[in-house]
Amino acid sequence: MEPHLTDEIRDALAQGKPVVALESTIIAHGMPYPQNVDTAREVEAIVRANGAVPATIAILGGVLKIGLSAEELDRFGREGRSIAKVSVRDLPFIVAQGLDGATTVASTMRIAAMVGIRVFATGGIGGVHRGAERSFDISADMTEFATSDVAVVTAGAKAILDLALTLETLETLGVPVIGLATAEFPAFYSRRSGHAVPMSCESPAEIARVMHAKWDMGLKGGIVVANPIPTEFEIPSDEISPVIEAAVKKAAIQGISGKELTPFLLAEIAGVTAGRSLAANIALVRHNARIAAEIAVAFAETAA
Ligand code: PSU
Ligand code: MN
Repeated sequence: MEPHLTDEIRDALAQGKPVVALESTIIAHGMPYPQNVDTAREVEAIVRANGAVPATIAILGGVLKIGLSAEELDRFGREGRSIAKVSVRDLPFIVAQGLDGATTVASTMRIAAMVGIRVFATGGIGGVHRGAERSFDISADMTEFATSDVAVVTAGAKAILDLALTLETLETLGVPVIGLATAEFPAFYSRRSGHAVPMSCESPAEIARVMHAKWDMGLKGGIVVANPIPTEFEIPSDEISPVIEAAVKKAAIQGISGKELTPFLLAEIAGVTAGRSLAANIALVRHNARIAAEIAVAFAETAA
């Protein structure tokens, strides 16, 4: 199954121009309609304004789509949670059955890598869940970072995860985790988590050099670019922590597990914090899109 690209994205890739991949689980499962579609459109505009071509990735009728039309994006946002959340293990089934699918970080990375897109902007990555020593719940996003050569700009990871174990796992998998102008791994809503990043860069150009260095020496896999939420939208961890604790407890009591767990926790947190977490989420995705475009531009300029 060859991915279907728009002419604009195909031409940009052929000419070595900067392209930024965008995921679709955040549209279908991460935000309510119509904010999801508005944000997806704005994020594409931000990527363009910063000199790169946006490539929103989703599965429509069993076709791996790279670049959606305005109508496709709108339908995707309207149908929202009724669209399957598709990680890498789900790809063959969704394609064979001709279904629609919202791609996670893992499956978006895989599809981007199929066509040579090297930069991807998301909100937060999946990781090692709390209690994973019993549940074995480790997101396929982790192992994908060992496989696909894509740099992913993320506001860190939500504290619904065990951030220490998430960082340990990325180390084991050989994945650079780079703080952008920060020494701490950010916790999505909060700029700080108390966990140090193993390395920091001060600019998108410096990150582009790490990407070239990694792939030029033949090392496989991705790079986590940890970009903290802008200060004015931050929700301090003493405010968000009790909400997260309650959501994790509720999931355990209700026996929520597997691919349902992350969407359950995200919906719980969104419900309790009302508009504030949504505003924070939108702000950090916009910020990540700008940084990703700047990295893609720097990466293309310095290509061998
Ligand atoms: N974390 C967030 N927001 C999200 C997700 C994770 O803060 O929208 C989504 C991403 O698409 C991510 C997926 O790839 O959830 C991870 O799901 P799981 O934990 O089931 O692997
Ligand atoms: Mn999981």
